[in-house]
Parts: sequence; C-alpha cells; structure tokens
Amino acid sequence: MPGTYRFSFGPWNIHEGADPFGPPIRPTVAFARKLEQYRGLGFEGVQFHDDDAVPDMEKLSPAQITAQAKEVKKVLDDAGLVAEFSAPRLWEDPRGVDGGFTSNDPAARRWAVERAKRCADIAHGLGTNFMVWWLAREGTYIREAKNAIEAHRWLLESLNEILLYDRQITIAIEPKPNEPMDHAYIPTIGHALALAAQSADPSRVGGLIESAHAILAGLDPSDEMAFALAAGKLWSVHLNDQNGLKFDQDKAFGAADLRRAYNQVRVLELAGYADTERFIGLDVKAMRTQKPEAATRHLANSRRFFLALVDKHRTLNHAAAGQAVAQRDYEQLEALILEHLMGLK
Ligand code: 3MF
Ligand code: MG
Repeated sequence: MPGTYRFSFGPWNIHEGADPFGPPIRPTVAFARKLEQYRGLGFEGVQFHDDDAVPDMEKLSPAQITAQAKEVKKVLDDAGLVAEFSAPRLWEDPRGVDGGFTSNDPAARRWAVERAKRCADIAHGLGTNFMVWWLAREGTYIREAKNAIEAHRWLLESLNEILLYDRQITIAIEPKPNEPMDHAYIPTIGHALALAAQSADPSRVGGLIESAHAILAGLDPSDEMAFALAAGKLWSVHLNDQNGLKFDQDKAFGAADLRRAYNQVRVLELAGYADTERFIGLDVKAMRTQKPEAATRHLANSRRFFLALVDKHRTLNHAAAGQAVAQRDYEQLEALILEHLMGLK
C-alpha cells in the first residue's frame, strides 16, 4: 500500500498581497478564519512563527507565553489540526535589523537566543517538539560588515544554547542563499547539515528544504532533498516554484517547471517520505492580482498538482524505465518520462 501524504502551510500563506512596490490589496483574514479554512483546502498541519501563535510575546513572561500557546493548541484540537512547527521570527523586530544570532551587537545576539528559547517553549505549548530556523537576516548586505568566521561560530553557539536549554527540541534549518540579505550565511542544505554535525547534539538538528531557495542557489531542489534524505535529515519541505534567478516568488508548486516538480515528488517517493510522520509544507503565495474570494486557490492547487505528480510517479511504467536505465538508453528514458507527464501514452 503506497503511503498517503500529510499537508501543511503557514498562516502567512493566506495574505494581503503587499509587495515592495505596493501596499496590501486584499483585506486581512483573521487568524481564526484562516484556521477554519485548512481542512476544506485539504490541510491538517499548521506551521507557526512564534508570534503567529503568541502575537504579543515580547511583552509577556515565559509562563504567560506558554499559557497562550496552550490556548492556541486547544483551538487547533477543536479544528482537527496539528501544529507542525514553531519558527523564531527574528527578522521583523528592530533588534534583528542586522541579524540576531550573527548581529555585531552582543545585546541583539542575546535577545535572539532568548527569543529562540521562547519559541521552543511555544512549540511545546502547541504540542510539537519541532522548530524551524529560517535564518533570514543572518548574513550581510555587504561582506565587509561582519567577520563571517566569527558569525558562523556565533550561529553554532546559539544553536548549542537552544539544544542545551531544551533537551526535547528538534531543529530543522531552512537554507536560503539571499533575500532579505545580499549574502546569507547558510545558503544550502550542505551548509545546514555541516552546522548540524558540529552541534552539541547532531541527532536533533536537520533540514527543511524549500524548492525556491534551492533554485535561487542555482541548485536542483530534488538533489538537495536527496542529500538530506540520504542522511535521514529531511524533516520538512517547503514546496513551491521559482522562475529563475529573481526575487523569491513562492509560486504554486509546479507552476514554473513541471518536470522539476516531478523530480521533487519522485525523490520523496523513492525515500518513502509519505510513510513518515513528516509533512509536505507548501510555502506558496497568491498572486497580487487575486481577488479576496479566490486567494486560497494557490494552496489547493499546489496540493492537487503534488498529488497528481505522485500519481504520475506511481503509474509510470517502471519496468520500461528500469530497462532503459539498464541499457543506458537515457534518450528512451527521457521520452518515457515526458510522454507519461504529457499523457501521450
Ligand atoms: C522565506 C521563507 C519563510 C520561512 C518561514 C518559516 C515566510 O523565504 O520561506 O516563509 O519558510 O519563515 O521558517
Ligand atoms: Mg519557506
């Protein structure tokens, strides 16, 4: 019996459509209303930034923060949803303006670590042991602004402090090569897993791979995933698509390159990812032009395209593909794949 997939997204994936050149164009959807839509769209996992769960966390004590996170857990339970992870949103606070863990300012670095501790508390309150670190501003606008050697050591020290603070927490690092910074310090899954290996507890540090981030690094997302899967370290994904080297587009899964999307599905299928507890996260954005009533289509569509590609993988003539591989007839293999994807045979 082939496994079935579980899907997740974050509340930020239902959004007002603002971009750097224009203000919001759709009304804000209340958090509670967003949660109501998950099931209908085919999703059961909710991804949280720490302050998605506890919006005013900077003004609250650790005990109050945990209590609020537990309240959110009750809402999730009632809606038949589960929290996948909590992620420290360091990049919106003025203290994180030049990065948190790698800021030149020791007070900002201390703040970042304390914030990450609260984020771990929030994860537990929400009923999960899982954190994701997208290292938004951990990098530089100009290289000379920081000592990168020192910065990498600070990053590792921060990671270790969280691992020692919370013996249950597991952390997936989400690499991205740029944006908002010009140069980000952990641009690929290789960097993320090297950091994990040096950490105080390598068994509790893994990776989350986002398709667009790999593409922005000039890499193939399915090979990035394979690298993590081979090490047992692919703990979540942010599937989406990206049309070349430009701003992070977060297009619907498969929208720019269907064959590349197929290969991501294929590698997840080869790894038996569906049989794990892990989620298929869809980090996709609605186009600015979408009207409010049609501003969740990108989520339902991405999930549908993913499942259609799963079906394509499962219904491929694997015997014929295997034969082509055995004969090193990759022209035949390629034709077989394209014909199958296009429904020609
Ligand atoms: C940025 C991202 C982020 C992260 C999110 C969770 C807004 O390019 O992809 O989404 O995925 O912060 O870690
Ligand atoms: Mg992402």
